[in-house]
Amino acid sequence: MRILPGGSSREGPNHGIDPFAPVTGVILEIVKIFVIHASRLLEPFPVASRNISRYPPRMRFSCLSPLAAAAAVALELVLASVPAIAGPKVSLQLIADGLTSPLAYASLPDGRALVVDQIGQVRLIGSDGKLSGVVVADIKAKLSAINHGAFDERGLLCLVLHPGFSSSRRVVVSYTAPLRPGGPMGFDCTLRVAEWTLPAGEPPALDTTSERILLEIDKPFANHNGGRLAFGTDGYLYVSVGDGGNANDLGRRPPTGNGQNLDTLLGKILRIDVNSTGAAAVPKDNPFADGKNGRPEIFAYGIRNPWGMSFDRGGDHALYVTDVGQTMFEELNIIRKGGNYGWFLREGFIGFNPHTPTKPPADMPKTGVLGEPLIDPIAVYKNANGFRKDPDAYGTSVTGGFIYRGRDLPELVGHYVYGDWSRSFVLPQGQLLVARRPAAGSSDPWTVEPIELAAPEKLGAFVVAFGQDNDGEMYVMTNGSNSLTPGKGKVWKIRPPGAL
Ligand SMILES: [Ca+2]
Repeated sequence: MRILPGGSSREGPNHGIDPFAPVTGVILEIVKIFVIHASRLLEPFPVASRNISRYPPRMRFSCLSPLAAAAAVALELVLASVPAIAGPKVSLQLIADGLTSPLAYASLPDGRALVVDQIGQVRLIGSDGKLSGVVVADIKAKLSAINHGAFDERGLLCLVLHPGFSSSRRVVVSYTAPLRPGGPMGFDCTLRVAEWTLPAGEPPALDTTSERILLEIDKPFANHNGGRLAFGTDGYLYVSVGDGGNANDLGRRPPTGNGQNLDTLLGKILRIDVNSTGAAAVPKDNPFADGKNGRPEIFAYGIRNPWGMSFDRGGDHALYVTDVGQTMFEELNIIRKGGNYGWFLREGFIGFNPHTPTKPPADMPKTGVLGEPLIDPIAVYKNANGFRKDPDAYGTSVTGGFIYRGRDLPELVGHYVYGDWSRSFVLPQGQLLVARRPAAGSSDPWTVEPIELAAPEKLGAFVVAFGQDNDGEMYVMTNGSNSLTPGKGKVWKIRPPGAL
């Protein structure tokens, strides 16, 4: 849901299910390594994928001598002669169906959960773990126009509970509203971040009529909304905002693009204080809090379409943001205060030229508008639009998840569980993924690999969002179609392979 029509890839099966016996698997691995290395030698820039663990991103294979390349292939063959370890496997337990496009899951303190449906409804998952008939909110009348029955990225996008929800009963939501009065001529809509309350009482019903508007951002185009929300351990609200839409960060914006323009909130990660009244306040230690060099709400920038933003609930509580790529690479980033994450000067680990999006510039930009260094993602995988025949191109649009901190899936604890929307724009070829954290003290990079399914055998859906409950267990939300079509949306709990 975060790519433009026309950027579609119609070929290639969903990658991730390996039906072969271990011996056959080893032979296939050897063949694949030959193919990968042959293609790398021909590429003008470094590739990055799950194999990147052995090759740092700055290494340029085109610069390797044929002898060194042959030695690298030989080393791979030795490594490959060890039987391949199968990727992690999970089962998916169907929790809810009958939705359209579920985009957010918020666990209530009593164990029930709210599920956001993009078409403008908040639904309830009951204490029995099943979707109830209760409609907790219906804000269709507040939304911008959305294309029912067709592809659309607009609508009700996210909902999170305020950290003090148990007493304040406050929630924060994001949605696309009609372009506000005075919005720039020709713009599409206004991204709104607002606060509602959930008064005590049964059945639960959000009070959406007395909403408090925290922040509004005018959007030049209908896509790249971001709109993901997360509260940090600092009590502040973080908001992810896309670059405004269209493609290549061009059109209806300054020639600098929005990601690298500090005078706009588009293409940014924002941090705001919602613990006051009225519009949100700016934390005093925001990097541009004085407004001299940029908008005070900006926490980090150089972002394209951050469809995924979450804090690690354990460990160092780092902020993880996935950034949907243009054509070549899908990113996972750890966001730091004041960081410039490169868009549109870079895509993944490579340089980017918005006027020649599939041809990286000869000299990769290394600094941003203030002379600051550009920060690399921690992991990427190839986009199937840019690498059409590559089995390591897991999809076309990254869907962010969470660092897994539950109990059900010990193999995934401490790693980032997420997915890709679909390998094809038309066919439902979503994929679950894990980005593995390197061992403590190691300088190895993170690695990306598919998560295989024990049940159902095949996902057969577009992966639109992830959720996490009070126990740290995770949920994946899917849409059986690339359109907003009633009945195609489902919520699944991610369970151990033998659980079903
Ligand atoms: Ca980036």
